[in-house]
Amino acid sequence: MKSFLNVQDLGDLKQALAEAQEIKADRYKYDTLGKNKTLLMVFFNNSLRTRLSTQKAAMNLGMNVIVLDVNAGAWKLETERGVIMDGDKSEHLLEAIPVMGSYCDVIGIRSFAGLTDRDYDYAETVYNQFVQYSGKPVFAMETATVHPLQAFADLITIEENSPLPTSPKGEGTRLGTPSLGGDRGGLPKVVLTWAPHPKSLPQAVPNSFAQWMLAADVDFVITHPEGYELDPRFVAGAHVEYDQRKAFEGADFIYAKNWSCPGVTRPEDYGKILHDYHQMMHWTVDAEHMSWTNNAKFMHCLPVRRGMIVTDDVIEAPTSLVIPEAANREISATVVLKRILQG
Ligand code: AN0
Ligand code: CP
Repeated sequence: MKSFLNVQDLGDLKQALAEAQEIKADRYKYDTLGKNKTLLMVFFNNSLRTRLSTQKAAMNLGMNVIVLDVNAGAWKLETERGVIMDGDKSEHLLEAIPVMGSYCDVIGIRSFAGLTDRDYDYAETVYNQFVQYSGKPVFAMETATVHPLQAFADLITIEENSPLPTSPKGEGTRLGTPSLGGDRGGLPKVVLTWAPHPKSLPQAVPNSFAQWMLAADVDFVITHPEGYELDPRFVAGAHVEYDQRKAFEGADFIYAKNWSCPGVTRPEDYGKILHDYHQMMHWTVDAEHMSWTNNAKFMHCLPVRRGMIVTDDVIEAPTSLVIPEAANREISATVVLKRILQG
């Protein structure tokens, strides 16, 4: 594997989930695979989980790790071509990337969305420059539009916590995932719900979550206020239900996340918050919302703002999976790095 951005990069999902369970049973099984190989993690934004879990994953594989926080201690980087660099940016990304590539064997990028220029973000301009100019395999640690390490960890978590028995291996459909629905004859219902937030957030997490859920054997529903429609390249074919209560009915998993306007119908609204959040607090996931479900498990990628996205009682309940979900980030990252090291 030379690049990890989309669910397709992992190939057979059933195989990837089996590898995740193999790593979970013995996370040091491949502890010599990365000997004398160096992972460089480049962060253009803050991170707690991605930083720690990806570093731990590299250590599980015996790799060396170096970390660069672009906004803390490095030269400020220009990312646009064709500019006269007479401002505060001392170095261009197009020199910095091959230099970074010369010190390592694998590069993880957190490039994040700028949320001002939709075309620039959705072209994955920064990530693709790393692919093109580093000469090294590159993987996404949340780029402008996707967060595949999160979505892979989410799928692992859903498989492990599905209330329904899994079907015999090999009976999966679509990308070949094991059927999570099994004997009930149905599929677990997974609901991605928008929830309020005071700041503009990227669409990377919901984009990837939708892409991965559509590739897995689950009954997937998205609910959000009008105007927050996600990009069809990630959600084509998904069932969108604007009535949050209807969407929650019968759900086995509630996956909450805020995202700003994706600008699908009105590009000029890209990255905006469309309504004052005080008016949207009825979207916050509380105990009443959870009572509409089939005793659903609660999920969120974290970091989460309590009282905005979810109430204390819901996130602290035994049905909350936020901690095991975050713990599975080590597993998803170990599988992805292992695949990259194996070529
Ligand atoms: C980020 C986001 O919404 O994409 C990171 C989530 C993994 N969240 C914040 O910036 C709060
Ligand atoms: N979920 C996640 O990626 O968290 P961080 O932003 O802390 O890495």
